Amino acid sequence: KVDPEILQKLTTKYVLLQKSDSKSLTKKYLTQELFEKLKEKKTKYNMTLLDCIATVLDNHDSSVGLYAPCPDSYDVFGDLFDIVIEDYHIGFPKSAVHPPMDWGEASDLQNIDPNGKYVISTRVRTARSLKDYPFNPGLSEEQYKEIETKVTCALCQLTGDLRGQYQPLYEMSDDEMNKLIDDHILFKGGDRFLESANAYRYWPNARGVFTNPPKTFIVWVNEEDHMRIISLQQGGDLAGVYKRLADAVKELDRRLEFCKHKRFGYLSMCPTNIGTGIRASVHIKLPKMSQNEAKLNEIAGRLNLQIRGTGGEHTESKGGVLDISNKRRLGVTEKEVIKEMFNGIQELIQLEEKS
Ligand code: ADP
Ligand code: CIR
Repeated sequence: KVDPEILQKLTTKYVLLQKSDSKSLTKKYLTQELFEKLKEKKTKYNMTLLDCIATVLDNHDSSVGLYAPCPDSYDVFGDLFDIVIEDYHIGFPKSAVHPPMDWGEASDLQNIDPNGKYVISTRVRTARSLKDYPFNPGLSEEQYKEIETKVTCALCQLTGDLRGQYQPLYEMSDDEMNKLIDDHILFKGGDRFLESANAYRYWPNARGVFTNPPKTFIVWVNEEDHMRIISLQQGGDLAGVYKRLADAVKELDRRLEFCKHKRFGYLSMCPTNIGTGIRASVHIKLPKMSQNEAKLNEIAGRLNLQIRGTGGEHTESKGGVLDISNKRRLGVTEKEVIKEMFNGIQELIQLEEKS
């Protein structure tokens, strides 16, 4: 049974959310009727509806406002997750099943900005969680350390272009940390949406970053997800960036067991990052189109693209640099995700040239 104190907190804050002008998907879909149906449920790891929605209860300006504290939250609170997921991923009905992994051939892709006029850098990342563990809000300190050990052991076996070194966060000086964050290599802590979701317990313990010497292959350990696997480089060579990520994931897949769901593919803490988990982005300058922000957002939305600020999620654009990426990651294969992003960015570049 759910603790009466938790139930009280959940109910009080839910009433305030309902009265608020929150534009979050969670507010949109968590009707009173659904709230009543879900409020007394618990997962195998003893997680409640409060663990899933605390982020939006404390931050009405959330866009999604929902996190899975553990894998079976996707089923226990499925009535809420299903509709939020269907909305965010631009269509994924209850009957849909995520297709098997298919990276295709990187050689089918080209440079996304052959003349080097618009794109500053290109990054493709995915999220992976290890099988048989909860996500951040449910992890004990021992489990955090176990995950760190398993992941770094697998990473240290990589060879060639993927060979690198792991740096635990607690060993880094502030200067070193800030430089890596400014260079878009390291995650930044202190995100209030994750804080409210209980994702920062024991920080900075068992968190860290693995990088190869040129810092084109990066793995974040125990930040929002157990693993964020990242390929990043200057310029628009999407084929090269994508191939590096595909090779890395295939190598890691042989060494680690990842958490998969029968309908949603790879699972992660945020329902926006399930399925392929892929976010393929460019840092791009579109000086003419940026003058009309509302119109650019409208066009990006039509192309299934999402615009973020220069420092990533929940940041502002600086010096005219936008982060533009695919929005959906579920219901499509890896190669389809990358193609959708490639076509969308091509279209934006053409529109900029015509402006
Ligand atoms: P995630 O992409 O993992 O969801 P963020 O949106 O917070 O998380 O971005 C993480 C970091 O990656 C930020 O520093 C962001 O500026 C950087 N980043 C994203 N796309 C690019 C890119 N194409 N080139 C350089 N840095 C990028
Ligand atoms: C939110 O709900 O605003 C945060 N938890 C982030 C959700 C995913 N981000 C995104 O689509 N930009």
